[in-house]
Amino acid sequence: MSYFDFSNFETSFNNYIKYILGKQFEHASKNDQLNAVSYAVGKYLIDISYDTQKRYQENDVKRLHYLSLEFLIGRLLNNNLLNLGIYKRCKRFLETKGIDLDLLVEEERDPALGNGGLGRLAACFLDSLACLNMPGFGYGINYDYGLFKQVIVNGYQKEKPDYWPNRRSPWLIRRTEERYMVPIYGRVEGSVDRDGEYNPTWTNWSLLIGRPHDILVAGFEGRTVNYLRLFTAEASEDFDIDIFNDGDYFKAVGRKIKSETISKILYPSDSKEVGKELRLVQEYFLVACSLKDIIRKYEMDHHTFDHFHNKVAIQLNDTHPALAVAELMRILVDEKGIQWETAWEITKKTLGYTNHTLLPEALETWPVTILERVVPRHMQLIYEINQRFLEYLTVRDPDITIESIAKMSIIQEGPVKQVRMANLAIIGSHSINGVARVHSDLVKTQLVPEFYRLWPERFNNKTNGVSPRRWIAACNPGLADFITEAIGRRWVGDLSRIWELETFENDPGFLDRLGEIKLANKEALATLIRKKLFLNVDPQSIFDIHAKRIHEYKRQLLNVIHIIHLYLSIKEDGKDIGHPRTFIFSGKAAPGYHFAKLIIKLIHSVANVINKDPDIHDMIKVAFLPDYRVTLAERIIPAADVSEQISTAGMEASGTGNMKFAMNGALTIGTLDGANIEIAEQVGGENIYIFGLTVDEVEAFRPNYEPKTFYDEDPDLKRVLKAIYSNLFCSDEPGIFKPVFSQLMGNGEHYLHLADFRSYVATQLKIGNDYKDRAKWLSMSLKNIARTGMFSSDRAIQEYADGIWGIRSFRG
Ligand code: 26V
Repeated sequence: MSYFDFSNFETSFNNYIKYILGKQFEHASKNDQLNAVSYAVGKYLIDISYDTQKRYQENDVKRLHYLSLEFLIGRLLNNNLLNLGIYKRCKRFLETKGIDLDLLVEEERDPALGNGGLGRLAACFLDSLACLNMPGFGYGINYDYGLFKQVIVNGYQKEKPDYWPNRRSPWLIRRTEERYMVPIYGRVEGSVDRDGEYNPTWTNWSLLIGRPHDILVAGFEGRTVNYLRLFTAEASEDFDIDIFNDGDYFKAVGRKIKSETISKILYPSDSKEVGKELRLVQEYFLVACSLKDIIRKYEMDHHTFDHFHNKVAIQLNDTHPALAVAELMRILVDEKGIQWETAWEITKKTLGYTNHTLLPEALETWPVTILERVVPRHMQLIYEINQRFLEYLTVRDPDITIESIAKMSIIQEGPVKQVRMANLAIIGSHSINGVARVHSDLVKTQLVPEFYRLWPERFNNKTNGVSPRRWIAACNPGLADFITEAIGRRWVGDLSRIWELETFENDPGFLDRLGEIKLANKEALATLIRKKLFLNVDPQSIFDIHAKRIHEYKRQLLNVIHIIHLYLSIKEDGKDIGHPRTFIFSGKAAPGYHFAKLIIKLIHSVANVINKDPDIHDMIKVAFLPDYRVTLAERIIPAADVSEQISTAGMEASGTGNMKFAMNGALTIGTLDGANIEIAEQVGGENIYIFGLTVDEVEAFRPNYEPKTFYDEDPDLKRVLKAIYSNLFCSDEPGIFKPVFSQLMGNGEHYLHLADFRSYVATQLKIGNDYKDRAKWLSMSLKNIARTGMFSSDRAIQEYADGIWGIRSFRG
């Protein structure tokens, strides 16, 4: 139940159509109806957000600001209705108008303002902050174009622009009264005095203008409404004269640059795109706008910066916003006239840094030359921060080796001098966290062991989590109602209660109903597959799903190798593979990642051969659902029997899909990697299918790994690889998969596909057998749902709040 009155909803809805659109109801399009409902919902959000802000301000609470280049928020109507507690009332009201709410929500666009896990995590965190009634706000960029749309042409991925009509989104509030002027480029005049006098002038800069747009974020049961503040870069034609010092106005006009391009498009996480100047400008733009906003708000109620860190926490979502270290120093030292040492203490106590990957190709570095050009003052400050840090190192330990110093330095020497953003973020933060226990350990032992030895107290783990509102209640209403009927509704706001479901484990009727819910979800997905792919799949078959970005380390190839193995065992050996299977893939490859794109082509080619082969008697089907995004994940995840989480151990920082699948009753086949390890601990070894080398084994194995030995010694594997090499799956385009063969057979094959093949096949066989025992399977499924309560992002946020941010729940 919500605590507010629903009666004005109808008035808002009618008024919108009549007075804002100027239409009669009969002439309102679906989109008009959607906007009218969103408008009516938005009015509640705005009212609650005023109350919330007032409460925060009156009590001078500490606030958290989550800086992220990505927020993968997904559609909002359904979740807002649910969180406000007015879904059913809204549905009934719309019925009186002849509108089906469930169809209407499908009209909403899905803003794709993120790449994958990192962006979706940020969105779940905002949901949890609001649900826990905590003052926590997102800061990001209001891209015009989100992540590209994936279309498949003849089995190949093609990218299409994804224009997000944000100007027309009913959820986005343009703050016409606010905007921020951000200097960029130019040069610094006056030198930096090392003994405390810092009065350089940054001159001849150009100007960016950042316009805030807010998306309101409703907590569960509508007590708290926070916001996600996204900045649009606007053209600077019409800015106010009073913003500039006398006489500077015309100069400033002359220096304005084409700033609108900056928020045009989200960068795909693509190693080829790393190092592009526009990306750096985006990172700086976000950091500068956010800090201006944060400091403006702080100064409304505070006159000194002594206690800034007691009122403001800033979390860096990966190193993308790491320039915040330099920007906060610049503001404190250059603008507020604070002594360096004091400013540095404030900066460190304010900032926290989350690492999301160990992959060397994803660790950000920027050439010094680019930073000097784009943000000359910041580059100076980075040099100063670094010099002081290196001095501190040598004073602290006179015997420290040159190698250690070189590794910890923010500057990486070499033909092209680079700034290491992770080092900058680590040195400038009081907390550095990984996103699953094993990952956080690897951050300490593999990624930055020198820093860990220096400051062990700064390093900690915060295992990821996902929002139970979006990832159970909203996306799997059948399951949600079933859970609520059994244990009441409190689990939605407190997923730790979900264990209570286990008290029903010996109730066969209960398990049967669980099976029926899963079947209904599978039927819905089968319908979608038929519609999108013109492919019939049997909902009674095992739905074995691999949905995530396409990347070698995530090993979609291992899955394909297994599928080909099964195919050839039926086709050539006449074997019985047990229960029929439907293998479902979904995921995008980065546009410049050619090998990942070849994997997509291979999946399609294998699907084409297997799906059509009458000898297989429909025992195997392979489907690739294009354009994986939040909305599609919401359809796919509730329909999974088996969840593929099969990254090479040590390479997946955490995963969050793994959690979503498990809490929707899928059984995981996975390596001991990322959060899979913690999922296994929670559900128990007998309710998960773990296979493959462990992190330590991978490490020990790598130096002497020769894939060819596995090829020579395993006839099944040999047969599969030969099939890939041959034209069996590519008779129209002979030879196209030879690179796949070469990659898998190449020494130093980094992802150990062949080393894990046997163990994967054996584990898959066990899954096939176990599935036949329906009661056993359903009982395992139930345990996955009941024992994954700790993977709520509410738990994660509570840990961040207590351990890093120092913010508290504030209901007023
Ligand atoms: C890298 C780049 C580099 C080029 C420009 C754009 C861009 C965007 C993102 C990235 C790397 C992001 C790293 C990442 O997404 N890590 C994932 O974070 C998830 C949330 O913590 C975690 O569950 C996944 O395991 C981890 O891969």
